[in-house]
Amino acid sequence: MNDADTQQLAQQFWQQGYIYVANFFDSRLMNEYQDLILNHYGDTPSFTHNEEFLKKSYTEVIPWFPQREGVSPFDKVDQNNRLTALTDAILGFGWNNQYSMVMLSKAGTKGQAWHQDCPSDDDQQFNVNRLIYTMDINDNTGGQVVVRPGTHKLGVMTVGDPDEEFGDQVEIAPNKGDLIILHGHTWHKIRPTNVTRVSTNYRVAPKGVADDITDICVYRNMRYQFSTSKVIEERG
Ligand SMILES: O=C(O)CCC(=O)C(=O)O
Ligand SMILES: [Fe+2]
Repeated sequence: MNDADTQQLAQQFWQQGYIYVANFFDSRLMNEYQDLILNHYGDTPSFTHNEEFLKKSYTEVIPWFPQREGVSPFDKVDQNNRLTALTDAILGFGWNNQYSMVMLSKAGTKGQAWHQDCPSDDDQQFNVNRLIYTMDINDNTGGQVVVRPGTHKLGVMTVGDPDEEFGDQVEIAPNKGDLIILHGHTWHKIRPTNVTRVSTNYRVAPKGVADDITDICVYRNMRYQFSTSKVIEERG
């Protein structure tokens, strides 16, 4: 990837609210991550979210924060020069690293309903997801990523069916080693899973954005606060 490609991807990010780059990471590194991830969860991962959240958000995801536990191979993506260059091109040089988070969805679960990762009332206050895929996602596995291009420019998502299908949505089926960078205000959802699905998110934000901005997530039927496990606003 040369400088012109990087600039073009950054432009595309601001137009569409996301970019998808195939074959960004070395497959050996992805295999190392996948092994560490599956080892961590073991055979019977359990949910940490409460029933009300699961029911209303359709979101059955089990998080893990490997760098907080000192699992040092996860530092390698943070130190990847091409990823840093791309992040610089998107956000300018003033951005902060937030954390890395692995998300696991068990086979036969609902994935995630449409959401914005953080409050979307102020267009200056947002996170950016740098999503790394350590396994292939396709029609057989389920768990495809669905986005609505341009919705990062439209403020708070409309109230409606949490899982609605839209004519302008785009479905992405990332393979091992692919990268998706997603603006936190871009509407996104995850399809139901047929197999255990994992993704790893290296979250960043522009300077001046609070580190806990993603504590509150916006769904079409509610706003939810993770730290208190509470629905803080019913919508619709
Ligand atoms: O697992 C994914 O592909 C994306 C998950 C997601 O919604 C996020 O990281 O904010
Ligand atoms: Fe999200």
